Amino acid sequence: MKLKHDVRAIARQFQISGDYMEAAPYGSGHINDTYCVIFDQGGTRVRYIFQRINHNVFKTPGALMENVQRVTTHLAAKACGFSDTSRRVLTLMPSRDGRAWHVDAGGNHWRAYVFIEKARTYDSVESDKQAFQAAKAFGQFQKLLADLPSPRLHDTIPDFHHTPRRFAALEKAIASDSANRAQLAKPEIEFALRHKALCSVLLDGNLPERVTHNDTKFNNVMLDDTTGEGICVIDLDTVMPGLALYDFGDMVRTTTSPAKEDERDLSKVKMQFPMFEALARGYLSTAAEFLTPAEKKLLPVSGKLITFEIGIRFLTDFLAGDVYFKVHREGHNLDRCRTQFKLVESIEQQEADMHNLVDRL
Ligand code: ADP
Ligand code: GN1
Ligand code: MG
Repeated sequence: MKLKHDVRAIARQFQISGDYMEAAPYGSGHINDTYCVIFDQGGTRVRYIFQRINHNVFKTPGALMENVQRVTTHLAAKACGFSDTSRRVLTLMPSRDGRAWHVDAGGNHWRAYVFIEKARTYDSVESDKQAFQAAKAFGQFQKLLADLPSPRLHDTIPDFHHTPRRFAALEKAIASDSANRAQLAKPEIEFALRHKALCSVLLDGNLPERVTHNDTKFNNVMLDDTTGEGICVIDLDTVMPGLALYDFGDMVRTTTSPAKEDERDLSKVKMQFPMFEALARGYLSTAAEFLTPAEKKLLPVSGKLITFEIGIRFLTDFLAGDVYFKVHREGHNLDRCRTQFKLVESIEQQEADMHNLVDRL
């Protein structure tokens, strides 16, 4: 298969023993280029994950990698009691010049991770047990990073979850309508404008800044094939100072609906209450000890907010002509926006029950 990058040449730049055998694109992420690369190590096929960081999205990839290096080192020190540390924390392979990443002649930043075997990610949730395990793992992740030594981590994308600024970007995209698509998204634009007041609910809450993941999609946690445990939190590009609730909210967004993010049949998109309950219980099993009462109270709201935020980001990108998220078909970003707004509605219908549940936990 002809790859977009010369992965064989990149692989040579890392301290990985054995012979390069093959590489193939891997995963379903919207931003970076991910490859599974196989090496022959004394007759055994050993897999690694190689990633090219999208520097149009992450403007300071070196700073991003410093964050990743600090975070993985900190987590590894805490997991050293386990016999399988390199399955519980992402492990960076060093480059030939002893750094945690490699910059190629075209200015692309590359990293290589040990492949976590006997575990996998899921693009949509299959059971409440999975939801519980994922949320427990993300809560544990926040807990373990609470004592990350200073300095403050770099902001890899400034204002990443600043919903009012995301909304302002949408308003700008509607006004300029640069791809001439606004007439294709009238109901979605109306939905967004109607919900403007939602944007500031978390920022107005005077909540504590913590080290957070900021992209807690269900497919960013690996679940162990045998035990189902959330064995490793991955995709650390957006780990930076943030609010704990962004993380919980994104779990609700990506883990409570049985449908994929780009599902066209909107009747399949819904917030399943038992999944929400499993998420809340799983998250609180590790996070209850550090969350403030104000944070706990806003858990149900956070899902609606983040779902709205990602919906307006998809809509903005659709209107701008698909310049940010990878798309694989016409109208892909609009389809994604529609699932998000449908989910916001579904959450709104169940909000009172969600609050009652969280009050009881
Ligand atoms: P993106 O930012 O593009 O979403 P991810 O870092 O989430 O990229 O990786 C994409 C997919 O690759 C993940 O969903 C996961 O299935 C797989 N993956 C990433 N890192 C590893 C790893 N260390 N071991 C095994 N699979 C991995
Ligand atoms: C992107 O990289 P990936 O696919 O895990 C995006 C997230 C969105 C998500 C929507 C850096 O995440 O913010 O929530 O798509 N990451 C970035 O699926 O913008
Ligand atoms: Mg990912």
